[in-house]
Amino acid sequence: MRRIDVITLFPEWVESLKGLGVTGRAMAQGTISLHCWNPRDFTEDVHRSVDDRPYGGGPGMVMRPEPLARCIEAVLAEDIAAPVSFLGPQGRVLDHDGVSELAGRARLILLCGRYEGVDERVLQTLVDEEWSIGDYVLSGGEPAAAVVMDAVIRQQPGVLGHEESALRDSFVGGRLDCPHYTRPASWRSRDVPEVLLSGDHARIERWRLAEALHRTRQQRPDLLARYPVSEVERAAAKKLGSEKGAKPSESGLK
Ligand code: 4HQ
Repeated sequence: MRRIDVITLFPEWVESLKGLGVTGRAMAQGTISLHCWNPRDFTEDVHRSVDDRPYGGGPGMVMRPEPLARCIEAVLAEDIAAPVSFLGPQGRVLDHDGVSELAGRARLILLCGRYEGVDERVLQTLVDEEWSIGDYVLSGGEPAAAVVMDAVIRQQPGVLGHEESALRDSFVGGRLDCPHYTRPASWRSRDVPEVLLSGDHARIERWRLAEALHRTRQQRPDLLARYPVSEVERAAAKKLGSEKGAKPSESGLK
């Protein structure tokens, strides 16, 4: 992907990603360009109003169709064609597969709603798909767009450093991560697993794979059903099990 367009009433919110961390680095190095569009800039009235009261009554406001439609049309008139993706709780729930799918596109167009939502006719005529980041309610689509952007950007080639390669990342897809340790080797009478100090990289890789599998089995058996155990994992777990003193780690938390 080389371009992300975000339609939002709070461009400052989304643009804050430009200066920070992995997303900031990707944008600074020009791997990905971010363009924010504000429907308020497409209003025609003096008050520049973007919302209105819901037909049928009730609390909250609804985003007006015309400024939003004009905004979306302006986005679509630029650069290459891409689906318009609305962020909302009725959408396809985002997971590793969804992120890979989105990451493979040349361009993302993310539409963030505020208030109670957007006029249904805009969704029917100008929106291609809806994505949700989970079963809970946000007060706007911006945090959801930030989640999508972060997950997608870190999959782009050349965005992550050496030590955190995208290859390793996709390898871990469908599995919980293995445990991590740094110095000191012994801390409050708890020792770093011996294998990590061994310098035997093949053995370390097997251990990490087996630990990730073990953790997934313990904490998220649902993931095992969706992403079946690979031959490499099976072999790693088996080999580790046969090495003396190689019992799997206890689970992470207190
Ligand atoms: N909202 N995943 C309602 C979400 C949401 C979610 C965004 C609240 C859209 C109008 N978005 N607005 N969950 O709850 O993506």
